[in-house]
Amino acid sequence: MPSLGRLMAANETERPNIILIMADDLGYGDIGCYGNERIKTPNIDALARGGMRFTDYHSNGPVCSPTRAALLTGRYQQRAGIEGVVTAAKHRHTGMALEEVTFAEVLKGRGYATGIFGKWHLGYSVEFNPARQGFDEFRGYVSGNVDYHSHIDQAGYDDWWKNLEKVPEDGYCTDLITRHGVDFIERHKDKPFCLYLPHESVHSPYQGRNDPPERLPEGKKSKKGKGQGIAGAYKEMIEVMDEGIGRIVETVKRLGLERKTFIFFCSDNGATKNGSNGALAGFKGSLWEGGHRVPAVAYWPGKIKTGTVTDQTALGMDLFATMASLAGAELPAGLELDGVNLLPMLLDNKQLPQRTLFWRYQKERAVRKGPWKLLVQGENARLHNLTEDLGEKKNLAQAEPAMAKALEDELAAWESDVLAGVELKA
Ligand SMILES: [Ca+2]
Repeated sequence: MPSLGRLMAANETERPNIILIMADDLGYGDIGCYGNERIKTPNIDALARGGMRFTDYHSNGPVCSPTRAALLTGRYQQRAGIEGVVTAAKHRHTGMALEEVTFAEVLKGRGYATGIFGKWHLGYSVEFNPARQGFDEFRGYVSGNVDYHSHIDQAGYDDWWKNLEKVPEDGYCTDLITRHGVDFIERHKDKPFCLYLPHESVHSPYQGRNDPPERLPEGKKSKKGKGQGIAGAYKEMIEVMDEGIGRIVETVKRLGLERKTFIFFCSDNGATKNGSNGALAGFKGSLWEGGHRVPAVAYWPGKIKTGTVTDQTALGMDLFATMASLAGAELPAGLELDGVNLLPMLLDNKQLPQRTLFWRYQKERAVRKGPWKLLVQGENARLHNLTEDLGEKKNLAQAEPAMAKALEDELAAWESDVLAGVELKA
């Protein structure tokens, strides 16, 4: 009969640490391991080389808040009423309802220490704070973006928090996120932890470490043009984030946690016109592939085979089921996730179940089934075969009417399902 000590040790190995790092507005062609030769990302590239790189990973939304609602809840964001951006001006009194179950709550229930350092963007009012959604520790901002230096949001408010209170802190946003992440890992090295690092990089305002603040107290703005310009800042912002990811990985290694820590890196939507979506059409805010097909890398030495590239389709909402499975956590009774557990593909290269996937934002809809994608734009519908036509240039709706119709029907059924009884808040 095993001793109590051995039982506890076995239990520890069943609860690996989880580090989920999400960039903001980082496009499919913005980093080295996705073909960018100008912007240097040696640390993310090393995770890809040592783990699995996804070529067909998608954010649930083509903008920030809906992607985050789906990531946090493991369900289509429409079910939480968050289909659009929770804006600084119009939506200050709304947010994701506390009744929504987050991955942080489920992992906390399984004994994990939970921390979020960076961007929340699921409600401005303190009642929607991440500290009320399962996170033990929060440092960062609740808006869509802050000045990287002054931490003032788009509406002119100070936006830097320590849990439920605004507590200012000096520093470049990306460096602060890294510093808190490293500190969290060091403090929790002896028990399972879930560290969620939603970076600001590479969202506007485009500011490097030594650029001046743009947003000043009392609604004042500094003159633009003093900084290095968008292209230079964009490159630096990604490279500073990459450097920070290197520090996170180095910390994990230094503490001997590498083989019991699952690391996942992704973006929350595609790049704007200031970045690169590689060969994809469209940008952030659209349902062309460039709006939501984004970089993603999974890393877990000894568990995920090194140097793997997968073309299986995965979404942000799959991470909830994946993390719950990693942790051996039970889901609350009655909770039905839309996302699936990715561990069979991550650990054993198994095929995920066949499924049809959906996106909906403003006047666009998209449906994905195998290589087929239906892109509905207002009254018009385009059908693409992404295996043959990743750039979505050739509309096959006329040539393949049966496929177009089948996907349209699935879309109608999905919409009536996810919108049933829902009041969209944003
Ligand atoms: Ca974003």
